[in-house]
Amino acid sequence: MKRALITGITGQDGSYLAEFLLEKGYRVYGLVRRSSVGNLKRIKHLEKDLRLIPGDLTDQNSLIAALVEARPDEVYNLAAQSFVGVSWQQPVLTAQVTALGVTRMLEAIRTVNPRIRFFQASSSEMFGRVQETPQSEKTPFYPRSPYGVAKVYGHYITVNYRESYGLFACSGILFNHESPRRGLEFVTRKVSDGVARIKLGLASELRLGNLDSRRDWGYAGDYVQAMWQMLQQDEPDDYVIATGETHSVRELVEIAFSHAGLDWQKYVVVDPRLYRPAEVDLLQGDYSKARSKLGWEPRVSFPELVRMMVDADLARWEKILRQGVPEDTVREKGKP
Ligand code: NDP
Ligand code: GDR
Repeated sequence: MKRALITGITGQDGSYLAEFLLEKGYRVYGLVRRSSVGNLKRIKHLEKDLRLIPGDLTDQNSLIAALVEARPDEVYNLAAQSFVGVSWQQPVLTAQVTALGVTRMLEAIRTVNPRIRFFQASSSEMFGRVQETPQSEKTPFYPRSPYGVAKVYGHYITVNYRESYGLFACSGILFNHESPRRGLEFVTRKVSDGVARIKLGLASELRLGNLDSRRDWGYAGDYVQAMWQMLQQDEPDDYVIATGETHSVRELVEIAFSHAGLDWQKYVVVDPRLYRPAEVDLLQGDYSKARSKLGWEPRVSFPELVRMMVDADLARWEKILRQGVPEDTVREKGKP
């Protein structure tokens, strides 16, 4: 039985990857940080099958202890301060977790067992102010946020440990990927949740920032499969994982509202306070290397993804309303 350790198992991708690896017959360990309010919601349905180890990417010894306990064949490093917006407010924390956390895990692997295969979740945010379109593994980086800068560090330290120590270390340059399990602060989920609340009479408007920025949005369930495939190759390498399509936030909004039978122009308020200090205007990935070397293809189209998310949030809010809901959950939320 193969063994895997997932950092960030309580996040969107961690929960899908855990399901995927369990189905493949892996023994799955997850690194979780202690939370006073509970952070296991996304993996509650897997509770009996997972082995959770307390730890934190900022605590070197906890990573070594996790590797000693889990004895993994593969480590998937999905943990990060992953919200771009907050990275301007917490730039040092973002660097500690999203950048230096990668080195801490690589050092732990080198210390405990250098034969462990390692996956790093790198990001299309590294391309930032894009130097060419579409972006491939060869496109130069120009990050535009403290998060993007931290991810560039994480990417290069992964490449460097591969080249310096011969570790089987891969970096997946992941473009945006979403699902009904996406955090509510990210724009796709903010929109699907907002549409559901407006449709059910729980909100009267949705405040958004830049509607013109364009992203290459795929489905998270497809992307975790690519992570696993990278670690099954004969040689470690880096791969762009994307859909090859680009859509604006405005298109996202149009599809989401019209799926619920609503005219978005009546509800969406553009709020300049939600604009970012520096924006990434356009992302569109070229995943031809992943297609030819891994045989990987995205399976869920953009409109299908948006509709899936709106349907899930409508069902979620209908259930909350049926079961009775505390007043503060229903009230309009402010700025993210
Ligand atoms: P989420 O924000 O949903 O999950 C982040 C995870 O990291 C959570 O489990 C969180 O734990 C954990 N975490 C945060 N800080 C620490 C820490 N100090 N020590 C240990 N764990 C920590 O992210 P996603 O699932 O969307 O993304 C997974 C990875 O992929 C991230 O690295 C992200 O940057 C990267 N990525 C994601 C993309 C996307 O579109 N989703 C695209 C490109 C890259 P807790 O639950 O306790 O908060
Ligand atoms: P991103 O995702 O920054 O691409 O990072 P996000 O969904 O936060 O923003 C996408 C685009 O939408 C614009 N936008 C808004 N964004 C948010 N969050 N809230 C709003 O109200 C809003 N209005 C407009 C943003 O300006 C931006 O242009 C995600 C994360 O998952 C990262 O961890 C990951 O590395 C990258 O994707 C690839």
